[in-house]
Amino acid sequence: MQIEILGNADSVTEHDNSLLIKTAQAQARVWVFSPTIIRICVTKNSKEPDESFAVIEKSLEDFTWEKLYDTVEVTTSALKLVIDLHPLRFNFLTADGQPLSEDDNRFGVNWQAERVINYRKLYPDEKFLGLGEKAGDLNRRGCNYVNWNTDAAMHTITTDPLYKTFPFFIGLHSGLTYGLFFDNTHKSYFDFGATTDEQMSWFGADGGDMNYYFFGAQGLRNILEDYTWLTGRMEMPPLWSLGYQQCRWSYMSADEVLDIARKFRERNIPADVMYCDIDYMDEYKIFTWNKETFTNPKGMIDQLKDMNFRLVTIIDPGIKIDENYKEYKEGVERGYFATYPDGELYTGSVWPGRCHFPDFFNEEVREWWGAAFEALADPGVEGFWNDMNEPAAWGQNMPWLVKFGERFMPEVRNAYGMQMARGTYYGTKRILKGKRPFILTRAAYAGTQRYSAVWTGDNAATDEHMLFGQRLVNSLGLAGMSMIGVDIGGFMGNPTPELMVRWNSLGPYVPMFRNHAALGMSMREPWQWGEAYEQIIKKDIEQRYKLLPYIYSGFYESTQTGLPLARTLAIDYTTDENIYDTRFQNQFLFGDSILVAPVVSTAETVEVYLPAGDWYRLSSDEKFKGNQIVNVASPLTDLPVFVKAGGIVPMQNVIQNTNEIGDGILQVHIWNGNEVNSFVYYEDDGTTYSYQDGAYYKRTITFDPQKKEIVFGAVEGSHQSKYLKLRVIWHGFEGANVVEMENVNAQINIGF
Ligand code: MIG
Repeated sequence: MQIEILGNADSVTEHDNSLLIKTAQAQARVWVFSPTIIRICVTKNSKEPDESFAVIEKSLEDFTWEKLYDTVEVTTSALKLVIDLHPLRFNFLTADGQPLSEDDNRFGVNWQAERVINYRKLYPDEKFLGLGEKAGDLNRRGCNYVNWNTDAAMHTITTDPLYKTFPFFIGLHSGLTYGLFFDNTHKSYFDFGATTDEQMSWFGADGGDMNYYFFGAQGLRNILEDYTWLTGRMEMPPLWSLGYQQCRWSYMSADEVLDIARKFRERNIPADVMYCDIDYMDEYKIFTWNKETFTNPKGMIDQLKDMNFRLVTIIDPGIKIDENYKEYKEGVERGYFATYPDGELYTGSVWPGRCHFPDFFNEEVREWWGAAFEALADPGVEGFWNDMNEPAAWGQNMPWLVKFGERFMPEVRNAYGMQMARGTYYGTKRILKGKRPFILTRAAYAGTQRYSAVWTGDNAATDEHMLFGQRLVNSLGLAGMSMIGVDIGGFMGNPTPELMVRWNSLGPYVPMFRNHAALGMSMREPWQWGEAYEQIIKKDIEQRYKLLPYIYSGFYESTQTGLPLARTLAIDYTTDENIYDTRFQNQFLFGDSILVAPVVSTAETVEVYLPAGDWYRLSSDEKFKGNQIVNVASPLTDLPVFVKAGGIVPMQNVIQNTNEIGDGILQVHIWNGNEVNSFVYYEDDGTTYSYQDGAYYKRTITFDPQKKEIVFGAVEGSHQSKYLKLRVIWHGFEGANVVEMENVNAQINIGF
């Protein structure tokens, strides 16, 4: 094998809103997307780069560049890109000239056959965060990763790759921040100084172009805002999907589904969602129902609706080869399935037996797929769970010559699941006529947040998986995702009752709170653990429902800025070394003000690191000074959860499901602090898209300790709040601690 180097630049010209730089064998293009975002694409091809699955924005038409003696400089108000021409290298600096990220001067970009790699300089104090769903520590320095979407059944906490590809990382060094998104769907590689004697970091792929976006904004919030501007943000999730979700592989019949739902209501344990895993289908044929065990889907769903439950059903990509099956026949007739190069249909085996696989890269196929959801939506399904879309088939090794249209599987594998979710999302959105569908997917690529929620796949019922799961959630939050779940209780294996209780106490703070278990595992519903533990789990689920006003507003923030609901402490405390300590790296902020410390089920006390500021324990209002490690009690009844001083947390009374109105009181809890803080409270009807036409209810609540007042700002939007009254509850203040207002819209300044 030969190394092909990039070599020297022969020419630099402007071409279609970009710089075009040619070398003997290759060419590079440079586009400016915003003052803080620059795209580079280095390629041996001279054709226009492929359309991106991830990026939804266009580059700027005008940008500033200058040719100097041996360099070209592209400058924006925030960034300076210094391009060395001999040899061709790309170096990003802040506007005032501090290096952010530079090519390794020796190697830069090069090729080994079709494999393209970029070697970059490693800074002595450099840390790396991100890549989404990846094993390992918060700081990924010294680790290496592969992106190749995989059905990682039975994975451990060190398995790589897992199900998803988010080739976006954040670098930190010298007190500076940057982000880099390598937009390439081939099998890709990232090495954060793992095997280079600490000299370089590098990333690359088995094929395609060295096509990346550099983010030079300072601060993780700004980088995330830019990354999600470029790749899109989530829409408001249906409110019901934020309630408690009960899943299992599988509730085997309509009777069983209804029986479980009924038990929640009988026991007054709040819940909103029941799931049907693969056994609801007829021979695992997608878009069908088992005629014996689910004889009357509409009847079942109507009964669920009467109990205020929503139903989510699973779907897999594999279409069973069966002459009497509509989707099989249509797919074959219209040429919608993956093929071998000679046109023969590719066959792989999975749950339904021998299957063909839809080419979700083809828009017509996605339309067809989307329209088929009528069979599920018609009887009343509102949530669609996309599984096995890495894609998975038994053996897990789909041949490399399988083609999706013009493209071979290895070129686009990492985006297959995302394209399936895309088809599911648009199709069901149309069918539900204005109601928000809930889409959940296992495989994903950058940009999936636009279409779907994700969960982290087949974890195990152990304490280490519980902590690992939270790390995955926190890391997915650095990749544009916000609506994220883990299988609470653990998919494989059986949790001890203590682990089950503990994991459910983390549940309120997992963006998607779903309990799930594999076939053959113990039953996991809250009442399976004895009366005492049932009561604890019930309290935890109730906590979720109390927090829904805060959670919903948190998701609104995700739709606006791309900031995730569950936030690694690295987002707000980037330069605090303690948060990277492996003892504390699982801690996270849930929304703006709540800090959660996951704890193993066997520990009755735990060390927690509280970052700068003052903190209150949520359960007791006990006050702690930050910037220190505190040793706190962590009984199964009381996960260590803290509120930041000045924190504003809107809550409601316990309701049994999100259709319930409750007592009509919006409770605004405020914890005393020394600094001004504000919170954007957001509400809408929770189920439709009318919020996009102004039917929302929004106001800013400000706590100002200097002026000694709390200000409820003017209400924006045309939606009427579902609450009637306002109750302000003070924590950490002297004297009276409740003030009640008859009108929820009251525009008031409350002095204290
Ligand atoms: O081969 O549908 O990750 O959540 O319960 C296993 C059965 C297929 C894998 C999913 C899991 C689901 C299971 N599925």
